[in-house]
Amino acid sequence: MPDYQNKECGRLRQRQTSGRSVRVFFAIWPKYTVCRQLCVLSEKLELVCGGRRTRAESIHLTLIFLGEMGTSQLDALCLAINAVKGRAFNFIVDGVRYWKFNRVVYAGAGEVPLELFDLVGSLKETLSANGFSFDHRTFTPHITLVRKVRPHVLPKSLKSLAEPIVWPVSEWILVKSEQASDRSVYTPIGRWPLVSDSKVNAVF
Ligand code: 2AM
Repeated sequence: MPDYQNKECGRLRQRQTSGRSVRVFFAIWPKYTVCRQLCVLSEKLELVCGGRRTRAESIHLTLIFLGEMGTSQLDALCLAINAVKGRAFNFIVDGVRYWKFNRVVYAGAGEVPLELFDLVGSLKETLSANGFSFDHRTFTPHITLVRKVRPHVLPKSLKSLAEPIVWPVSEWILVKSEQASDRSVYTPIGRWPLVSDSKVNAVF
């Protein structure tokens, strides 16, 4: 995924959202090193479980799925979201799980950082307060790595990672999702920084 700078987001949003509506979601996106680590894990899982792995550039963790919305609402959405303040955190990916109902294998964290729940909570509050629709299902942090896997094939050895992947999360993004023939293509159209503890300490 291209790494657009904050200042480019407004212009990018205009360029990237020429249609009447757009399918969007908030997510955190791993940078190069963590993306490579998750990609290597997805390759291993695909070999063992069958199915189709998520392409490296599409590996992410969804915070909130908003779905289809009018492009004319995007500026108001971004403006509202500017009020959300969150703290940076490490997401420690330490295990792999299988969802039978949709035949997905995903990576996750045994201990989900409070900062992540706080961020999602603040986003939901702000969306609700400003009248935006979104998927209200309970937030279950997961990184989808392989889809359409063969049922019941996740070996115990893969369930917990010998070497957890430490993902330092310092921002969240708004992503446009498009369907291209047989796959989803994701493009960032907004970006917000998370404040690190050292900066919080420096301010107060
Ligand atoms: P998934 O990884 O579990 O499929 C873009 O579609 C992202 O939004 C995907 O990461 C997907 O999660 C997530 N998502 C959450 N709710 C969704 C919904 N109702 N429809 C499509 N995608 C959804």
